Amino acid sequence: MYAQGLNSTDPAAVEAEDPDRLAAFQARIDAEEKIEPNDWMPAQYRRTLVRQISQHAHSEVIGMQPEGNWVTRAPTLARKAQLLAKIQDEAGHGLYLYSAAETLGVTREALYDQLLSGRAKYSSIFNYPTLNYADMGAIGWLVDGAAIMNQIPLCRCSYGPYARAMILVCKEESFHQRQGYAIMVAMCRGSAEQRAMAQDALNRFWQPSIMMFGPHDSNSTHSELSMKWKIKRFTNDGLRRKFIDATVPQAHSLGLTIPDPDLRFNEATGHWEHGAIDWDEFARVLGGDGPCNRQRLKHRRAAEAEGAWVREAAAAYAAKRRGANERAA
Ligand code: BYC
Repeated sequence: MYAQGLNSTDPAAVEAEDPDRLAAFQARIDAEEKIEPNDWMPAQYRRTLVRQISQHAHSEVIGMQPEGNWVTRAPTLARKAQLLAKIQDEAGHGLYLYSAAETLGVTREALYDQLLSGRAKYSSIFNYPTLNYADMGAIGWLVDGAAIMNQIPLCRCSYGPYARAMILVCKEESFHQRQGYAIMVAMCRGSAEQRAMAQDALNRFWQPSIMMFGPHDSNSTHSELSMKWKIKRFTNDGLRRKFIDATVPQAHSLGLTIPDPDLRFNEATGHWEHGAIDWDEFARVLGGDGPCNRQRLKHRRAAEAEGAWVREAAAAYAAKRRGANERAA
């Protein structure tokens, strides 16, 4: 069952596949052809996609919670409407991505089960609390900014359904990023207290945002195969660098300070170089021991239980309609 392949990179298993089919498959990838659901694909390719797409879907779904925390406390009606729209987009991205995963032969229920049982990963970033309204700005600016950097290349992913889903997702993420940056601009042009809130949000979200890109390339288990198969187009460090290069000048134009004393511009390479990342913290968060991991899963499980009657009613209604249609036929 594909859903069991939470950990997918096993080069020996790839080698064991039929070499002729594998070579033909690689040739299609190298020729930039899209792989579609009914095409032959190596089992590892399928498992890697199920893992990545489902983690991505779970991230969108869990990612609604930090922002949901501020819907009732948004400062104006317009801000509330924007926040609600963004959160609804994220629910839509989750559903879209679960559908893309289903094309690989895994059921949505199996994926939910992995999330609710705590076996599946979702992005580390959503295990941090949102303490003040400026965090809505920082999340849109930094988290959605990081998401766009990561997801634009996924529009060229070799697997057709994932690549096509990413086109709509990226358009909406761009609006989310602008919404967040606009909040930061408003706060940085506001009172001293608002500027301090914006700086505080940046201080707390900077490191978790640059961790979103995953471990350094030398520690990334899946990158090599994912790059070969053009699931990923850039490495984790490559995307992290692009994000930092784009974001540092934005922070400066806001009048904010990136909370990294070792950050410096390298004249020779033309890139910003960041200081050490706290990988122990990253490991703790991935291991379930981040500031909000338990709260996020508890909330998700409660929402699942509270929504059970809706799913049952929908299934009963669909069965009744099916019965009526069959009798009429
Ligand atoms: N958090 O070999 P690596 C959003 C895991 S949603 C947690 O480099 P890979 C948004 C990784 O899964 C943002 N786990 O892996 C939503 C692997 O573990 P397993 C989510 C992480 O897959 C709402 C292990 O570490 N975006 O944008 O080649 C509001 C080794 O890593 C993280 C996506 O999911 C992490 N940060 O590369 C606002 C995009 N990093 O599976 C915004 C699609 C690594 O072996 N995903 N791990 O147990 C990807 O592009 C890739 O999966 C990653 C990781 C770059 C994240």
